[in-house]
Amino acid sequence: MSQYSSVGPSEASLPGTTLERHALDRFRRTQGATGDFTGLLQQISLAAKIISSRVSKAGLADILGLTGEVNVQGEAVQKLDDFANRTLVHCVEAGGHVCVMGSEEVEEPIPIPPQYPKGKYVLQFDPLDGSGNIDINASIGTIFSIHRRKTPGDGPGTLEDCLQPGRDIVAAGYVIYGSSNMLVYSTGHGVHGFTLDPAIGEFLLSHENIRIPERGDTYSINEGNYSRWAPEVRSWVDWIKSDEGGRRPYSMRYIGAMVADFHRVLLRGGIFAYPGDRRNTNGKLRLLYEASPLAFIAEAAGGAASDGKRRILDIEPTALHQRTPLFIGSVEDVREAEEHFRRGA
Ligand code: AHM
Ligand code: MG
Repeated sequence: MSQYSSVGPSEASLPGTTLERHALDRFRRTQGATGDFTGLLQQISLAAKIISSRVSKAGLADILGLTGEVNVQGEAVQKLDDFANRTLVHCVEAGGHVCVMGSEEVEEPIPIPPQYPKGKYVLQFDPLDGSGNIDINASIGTIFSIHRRKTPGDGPGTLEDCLQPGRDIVAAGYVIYGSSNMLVYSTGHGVHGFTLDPAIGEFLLSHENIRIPERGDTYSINEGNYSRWAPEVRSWVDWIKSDEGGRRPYSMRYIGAMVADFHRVLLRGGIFAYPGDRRNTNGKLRLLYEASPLAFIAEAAGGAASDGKRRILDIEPTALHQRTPLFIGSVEDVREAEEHFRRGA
C-alpha cells in the first residue's frame, strides 16, 4: 500500500471526549448512581449551549439593553439575564431530577410545576454573571451548584433545601462565554474543563484535572472601592502591590465579571477578592449563587476560598440572597490574606 493512500483522519484528529461521555464514564464507576446527576448535567449543558448561542448574537438580535424591570437585588434586569434564567428553568424543570431551583434573578425558590416529577437534587444558579459586560462584548458566565435535597420524600422542595452550606455541594460548575465558550465542573474529584465546538454543538474535554498553582502573581479586585475598605483590607492591597522584601509586586487584573476573573485565577493562579466595605459590609457577591459554587471548584482544584476569616464552604446560609466577602484562588495567596487580616492593619 502506498504511503500516501487515504486512511482517513489520524487518531489525534478524532473527536475528543464529550461532556456527556465524561459524565457517563464517571457514572458507571460510581456505585449506586442512578443516572440522575448525569441527566441533570446534560440539561444544564443544553441550557449553556442555548445561552451561548444567544450571547454570541447579542449585537444582532434585538436583545441588548434592559427589560425595564428591576430584580431582587435592586438592579436593572438585562434582557439576556432574563433569557438565561428562563432557559435554565425550562431545560431543567421537566427532567425529574430536581425538586426545587434557586436563581440569583428570582426572589423565592423556583418550584417545579405540578405536572412534572420532583427529583432528589436542588439546582441553584446565577444565570448570567457579570451582565454589565454584555453591552461591551466582554466575557460573562453562568454559575451553578447542585445539592441533594434535605426534605424527605419526593414532593416539592422547599427553602430548607436551598439553604445548604457549600461543603454539602454534590457538584458545581460554571460556563464562560468568552473568546471561546467553556463549561468547567467538578464533583469534588478533579476539576474538568470542556470547550464548546460550535461546529458540532458539543462541549469537548479540553482541560482535564485543572489544578490552581499554589501561588500566583496577580490580584483581582475593584480597587475603586479602596476608600471604603477597612484598614486591614487597604493595607493588604498596599502590601500585595509593594516590592517589600525584594519580591515582584503582583499585577492587577480585573474584568468585572467574576466568572472571567475566576477562570483566569483557576488556570494561572493568584487571588480574586471582593471584600466588604463601609457601604456593603458583606461585599457584593452572593453566597449561594456565586461564592459557594466557585469556592467548591477552587478547593477541588487545590485552591482555597475564604470570607477573610473562615472557609466559604462552612458558612451556613440563612437567606437565599445573602452576600459574603470573598477571597478566592491560590492556597498560599488566600492564606496570606487571612493571616494579614488576623494581624490587623
Ligand atoms: P452580577 O451577578 O449582577 O453580574 O454581579 C456580580 C458581578 C461579578 O461578576 C463581578 O465580580 C462583580 O459583580 C463586579 O462588581 P463591581 O462592578 O462592583 O466591581
Ligand atoms: Mg452574579
